[in-house]
Amino acid sequence: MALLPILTAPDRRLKQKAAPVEEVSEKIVKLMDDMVETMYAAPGIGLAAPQVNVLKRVIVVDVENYDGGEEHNLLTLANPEIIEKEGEIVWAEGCLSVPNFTEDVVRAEKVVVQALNKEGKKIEITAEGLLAVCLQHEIDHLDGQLFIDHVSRLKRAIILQKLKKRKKSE
Ligand code: GNR
Ligand code: NI
Repeated sequence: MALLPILTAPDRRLKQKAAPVEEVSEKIVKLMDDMVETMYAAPGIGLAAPQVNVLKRVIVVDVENYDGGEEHNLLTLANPEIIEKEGEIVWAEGCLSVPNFTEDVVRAEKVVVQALNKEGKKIEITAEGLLAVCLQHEIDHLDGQLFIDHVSRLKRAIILQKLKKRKKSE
C-alpha cells in the first residue's frame, strides 16, 4: 500500500471528467487500497481518484472515519451512479482538495447509488444524511466538480483567491 499525494485547487486536473472503469482489475483494486490508506491518513471521510491524479471513476467512502482511525464502514466503489434522489439537506462541506474551507452546500437528502464493488459485483447503496452527502460529493469529483462549484460566485472567487495565494507562498 502507498500514500498518494492529493491535488489541491486551483488545479485543472480537478476539473476533468473521469473515465469509467472497464473492469475492476488488479490495478484498480491496488488503486482502491492506496486511496483507502490515503483517505484514512488525511484524515477524510471520502476520496475520489481524480484527487490523487487518476482520471478513473473510483471512490472510497467511510463516513464513520471521524478520528482517522480504523476501518468502520468502508465503501470502495467503481463507476458509482446516482439512480434515485429525494429531498434536500444542507451540510457544511469540506474537501481535502480545498483545505481549510467549509461552506454550506444543498444536496439531496437521500440517494440510491449503483456501482461496482471491489469484487466487481454490481451493488446498490441506499444512503441518507452524511453518507448521502459524501457520495454526492465524491461523484461530483468524478465529473470535475468541487463543493465550491455549489456556492455563490462571490464565495467561490474569495476561496479560490486565498487558495492561489497560499500556493504561491508555499
Ligand atoms: O473529509 C471530507 N469531509 C467532508 C465533510 C463534509 C462533506 C463532504 C466531505 S468529503 C471530504 C473528503 C474529500 O474531499 N472527499 O472528496
Ligand atoms: Ni472532496
